[in-house]
Amino acid sequence: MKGRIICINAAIHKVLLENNTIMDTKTRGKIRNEKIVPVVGDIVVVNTDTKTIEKVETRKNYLERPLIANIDKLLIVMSTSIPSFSSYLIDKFLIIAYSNNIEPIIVITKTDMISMKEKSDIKKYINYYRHLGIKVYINTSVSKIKKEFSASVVALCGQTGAGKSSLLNRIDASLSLKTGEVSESLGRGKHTTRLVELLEVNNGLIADTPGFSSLDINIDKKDIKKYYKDFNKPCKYRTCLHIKEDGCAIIDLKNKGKIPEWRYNNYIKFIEEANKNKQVF
Ligand SMILES: Nc1nc2c(ncn2[C@@H]2O[C@H](COP(=O)(O)OP(=O)(O)OP(=O)(O)O)[C@@H](O)[C@H]2O)c(=O)[nH]1
Ligand SMILES: [Mg+2]
Ligand SMILES: [Zn+2]
Repeated sequence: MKGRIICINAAIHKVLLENNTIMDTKTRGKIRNEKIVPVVGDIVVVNTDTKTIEKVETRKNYLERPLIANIDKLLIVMSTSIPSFSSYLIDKFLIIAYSNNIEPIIVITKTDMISMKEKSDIKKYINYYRHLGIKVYINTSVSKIKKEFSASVVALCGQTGAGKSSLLNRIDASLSLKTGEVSESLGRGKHTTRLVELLEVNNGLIADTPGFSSLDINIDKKDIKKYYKDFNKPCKYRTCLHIKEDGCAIIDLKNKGKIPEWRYNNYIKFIEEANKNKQVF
């Protein structure tokens, strides 16, 4: 019988079967020999007599952080304070989402913790992301966010302490997910959520995930602009990386203020990171 892996804890693979029951299964040697390591989100064929996973179906997408497959939407949870707001991380997650054919959605948390001045600074980023056609919600917009879950498989991602589990509890109090103390979750690198787990919310499946403190992308530098939608425009040279003035249309847009400085600077950082990765391999 077919099903979807909703949680993996050591050798136990919890599968939501198509008859709507949940079964604890194990992987079979054959799958291990084929070097397929099942992850949460995988569609699998289960032998319900032996309670083993016989087959892992081809994935439509696969993320390493959070470790999950076959998702429709990636909810980028970004705090405004503790941990501080980072357009660099949002831009990185947007690249990860687009390069895997996943719709990104941004959710901003902890707006109650910042001043009016800080709010208006963050509003500039929000406006630009909306201008790019990306949905941005504040975590208090519970009903709007809940609607996004309907008939979808969604994964939350973001730094530890950003408020991912709190957001899910806000949306469905019966989930009663464990949340961390801000002072504990930062500094000492304490992660409150330890496993990726798909939960049923509003007729969809949503994955609470452990946060992280750093995040790498493994992407060729010439491909970054493909997933940086506002940079994917004709330039003087087809292969232009938009890093040297010399008639570059993107640098021109940045100089004219059409592309914000911060967005451009994040792009340059990604190019530099890609250069470093090249030296390693
Ligand atoms: N003031 C304020 N605190 C919040 C908000 N959202 C979450 N928090 C607090 O932030 C802390 C961390 O929240 P969690 O939901 O555990 O964060 P997480 O993203 O799940 O963290 P990990 O599981 O470690 O990845 C908790 O103390 C929450 O109460 C918010 O909107 N406002
Ligand atoms: Mg959590
Ligand atoms: Zn250019």
